[in-house]
Amino acid sequence: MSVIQTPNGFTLDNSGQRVVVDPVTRIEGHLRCEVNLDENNVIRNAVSSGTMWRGLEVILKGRDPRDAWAFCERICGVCTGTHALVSVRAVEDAAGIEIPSNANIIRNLMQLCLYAHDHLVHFYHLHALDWVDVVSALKADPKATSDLAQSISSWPLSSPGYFRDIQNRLKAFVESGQLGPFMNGYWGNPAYKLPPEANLMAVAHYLEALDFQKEIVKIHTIFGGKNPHPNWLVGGMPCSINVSNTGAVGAINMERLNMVSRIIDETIAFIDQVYVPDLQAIASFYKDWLYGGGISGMNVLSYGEFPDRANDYSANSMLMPPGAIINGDLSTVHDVDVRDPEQIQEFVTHSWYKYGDEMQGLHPWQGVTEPQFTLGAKTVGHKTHIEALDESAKYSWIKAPRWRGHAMEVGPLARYIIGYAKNMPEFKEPVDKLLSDLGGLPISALFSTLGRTAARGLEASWSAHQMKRSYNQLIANIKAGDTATANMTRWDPKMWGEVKGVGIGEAPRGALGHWVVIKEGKIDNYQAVVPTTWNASPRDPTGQIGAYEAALLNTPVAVADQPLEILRTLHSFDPCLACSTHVIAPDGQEMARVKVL
Ligand code: NFE
Ligand code: MG
Repeated sequence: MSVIQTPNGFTLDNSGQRVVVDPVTRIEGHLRCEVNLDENNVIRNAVSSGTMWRGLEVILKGRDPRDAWAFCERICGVCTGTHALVSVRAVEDAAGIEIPSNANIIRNLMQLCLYAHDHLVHFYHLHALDWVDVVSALKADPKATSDLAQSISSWPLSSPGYFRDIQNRLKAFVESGQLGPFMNGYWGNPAYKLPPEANLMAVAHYLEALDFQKEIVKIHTIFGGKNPHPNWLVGGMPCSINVSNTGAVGAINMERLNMVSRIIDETIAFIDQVYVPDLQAIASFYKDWLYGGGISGMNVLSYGEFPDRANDYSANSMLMPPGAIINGDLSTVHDVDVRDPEQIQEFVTHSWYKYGDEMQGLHPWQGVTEPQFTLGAKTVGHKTHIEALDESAKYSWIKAPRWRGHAMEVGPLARYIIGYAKNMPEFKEPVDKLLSDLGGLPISALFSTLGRTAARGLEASWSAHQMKRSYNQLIANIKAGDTATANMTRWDPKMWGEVKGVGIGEAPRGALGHWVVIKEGKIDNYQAVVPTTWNASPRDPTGQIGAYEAALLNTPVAVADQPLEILRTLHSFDPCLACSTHVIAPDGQEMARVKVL
């Protein structure tokens, strides 16, 4: 190949120098990314590869469907609980099981709690250092930092002394030569634009968020026993409500519920007074860095999440709307039907799997997961050594999912674009306000790396406030005497027959579906198509590139062997390769390698 036009509208040129980033760090799982730069260091071709396979779909075959959630949940510890949630939904759909109202509310609370936690950790700990130069913070004036912090928020930790202390801790780190969590950054890279004071403020909040995030997950431990991997149940939730006996062990009592309420209030405060103001402050220095849109301005997909009524997964029950937008036409939001074999298909032409006919896509109920690793690899000594991937062959453990044949972007930005296109005020108004606060940016500015990051921040705030609403619903039910959390009337699979089901939802990173086929009480087929499968998708048989690959194109890189801009855009999706590649090459793991070929 040299210059290729993809059917989804991108021009690829792989003739320039190839830069390999493997593994991409500050993500979950194992992602390799290769790009070709032109003579001006602009990305002209991008290849995204999942380099690990875990085979959960294969492990599930033949098991009791009521246990599936516990296996699926181990797909990932980051979006913890979300695979269990859609798994129990899939089995309940297959078996015709209805859950009580309290179970639906508690599930919503668990999932909202995950959004708030996951988004907060992503912004500060996985993404901020793409924009924040930690070493520059040493040059900040603590008094000016305090003035800056107080000008954007009423958050109390903002005195000059507080920022001086943080700066001194940071200085001690740097002088000892042990940067700890701040090791291996591209400090001093010219693509960093924040003044020292904004950098110091962000470093302070990085540390505060690291401390605070452990509080949010206590909500999971109260309703699900632990975090990560809280407990779930086909037919409801496994926690019993016992408000009369406050001493009951493991029960949801008033003391625990008060703790949930307090943590929700603290989460709202942290997100609204720290996360969102920081996001806005940082974005204001990067307004002209509008790269990374990829297919977000064209094709986005959401399955919808947070059913307001138990057992109603239709569009009008979902607080977060489902839909698909094609070719950037925001005036039409298409209905999505995940049972329709014409709508959802996975292809493996460029993935390390075997199908009967590799040009055909398979709907997940007919899905096949049979690994076939066929790398044109070079053997050096006892090691398999990869110089560069061949994107015209199979090159990833991630399948290529398509909606009606289109490559789609999923995630917070997709959800906000769909909410915006549907004119829902709770999504439209915060977006319009943010664009206007940033100096009147057009809506198209949203279709970018920063737009993705901004949508996630707005969604974190939305989630925290929704938690309060869900909590109040739970309390109202309990006060009315309804304490049921599970329906065990159809627990026995002998009652089910030969059935199939689908569980859908929106994980923090986007549209998530589990499809199950059950025969004689055992799992006959299980397929998970997860958010990162969509976003990190490799090419399909028509040559359409996936969302990561598209988003990286045409971005200038300031320093070729410091892939800061690549990290910015990849991180804006919050990649989770553990989820998407659900065997590592024998030489497996090098700790952070950047290679310029
Ligand atoms: Ni492992 Fe996951 C989320 C799911 S991602 S993080 O969010 O499902 O693809
Ligand atoms: Mg899968």
